[in-house]
Amino acid sequence: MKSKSIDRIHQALEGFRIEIPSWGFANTGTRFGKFVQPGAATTTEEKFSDAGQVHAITGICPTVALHVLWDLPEGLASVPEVQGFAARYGVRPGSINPNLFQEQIYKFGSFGNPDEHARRQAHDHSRLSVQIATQLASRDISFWFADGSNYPGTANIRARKALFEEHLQQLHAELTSGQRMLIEYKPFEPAFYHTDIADWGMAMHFARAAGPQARVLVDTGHHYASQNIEQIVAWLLSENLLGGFHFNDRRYADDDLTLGSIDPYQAFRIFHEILNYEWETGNRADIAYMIDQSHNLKGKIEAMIQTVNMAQELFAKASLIDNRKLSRAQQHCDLVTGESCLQDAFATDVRPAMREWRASKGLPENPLQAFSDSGYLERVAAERASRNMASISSYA
Ligand SMILES: [Mn+2]
Repeated sequence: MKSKSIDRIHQALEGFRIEIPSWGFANTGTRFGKFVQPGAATTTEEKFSDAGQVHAITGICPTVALHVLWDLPEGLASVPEVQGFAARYGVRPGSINPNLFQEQIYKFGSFGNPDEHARRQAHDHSRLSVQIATQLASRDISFWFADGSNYPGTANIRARKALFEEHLQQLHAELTSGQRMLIEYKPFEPAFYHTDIADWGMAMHFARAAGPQARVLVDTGHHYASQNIEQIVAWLLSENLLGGFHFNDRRYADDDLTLGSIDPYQAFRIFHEILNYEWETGNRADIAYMIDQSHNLKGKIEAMIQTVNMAQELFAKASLIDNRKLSRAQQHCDLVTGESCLQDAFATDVRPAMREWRASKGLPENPLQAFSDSGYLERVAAERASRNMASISSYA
């Protein structure tokens, strides 16, 4: 590989950070059941410990996304404890994720619920989440809504849209000047007929309605099969409304698989749109890269390291695209040259340059091997096994 390419990869890696989710370390399952792992995290402290382990080995995951209900069960009173964990395990609190879907009162929705009490509870919880973010010095409050309906005729779609506009506007007014509201969309599940924020157009509309600090969050698993996600990314970039990503991979629906396990070219094309935008405009895209995945079968920490590695690798590959050559090819409708710019970069083995970069940072060259050699998993599995086995439950 030419030294210019190596430099370019190293430069790309310098700026690439990705946030890991606390919930990615706990036992999760499908609606049919949960296969409990003896080493899974059972407390917030254990999630911080695992996240700290991933950061120590990869060096690029300094923040952990927190879930208000699961990680801060006492609300603001949980903040000092979380700050203590952050200091002890060397990872800072990242995005704050309110929970507006789990409690019984949300059966028919949160902000879209016709019942005023449910809406008020959703609003109060969201306000609390903003306050928690402020105390933890977290910039992003990340909203995903399960709101929707299962059968035609059962919900007033326009009335619910108006309720969302009203509540998001009110919440936006609670943000401090540096904070951002991220609005995530998803086409279906848990709702199977209509979902109140079903696609990027709806999320973009709500972001605009909410105010200037609102942005759209793209979860790569939240699209219909074959949808062109990089085009959505390009449009959101050009509208200055792309706030962040939840990375994961999928084959059928929102499968939450490790990134690149099914279609690495997809994530590569997304990174290309971002890097191409930066090259063309000279602006740095202010985007929060985050992981949102759940591993029913794979080991939690290994799966997280796999995704971090893959994100880093695909970002490095995308950084090799010759944007000047690509731009010329596009201008002259030179299709094969244009396409080859992407294909050649994608086909390049960037792993030797990644290993070199890691070594220069004092990081293990092979993170998965380093994790395996550390004995961490065996140690925590022995400590946590009895608590995990006690939590085995069935679906029905
Ligand atoms: Mn997500």
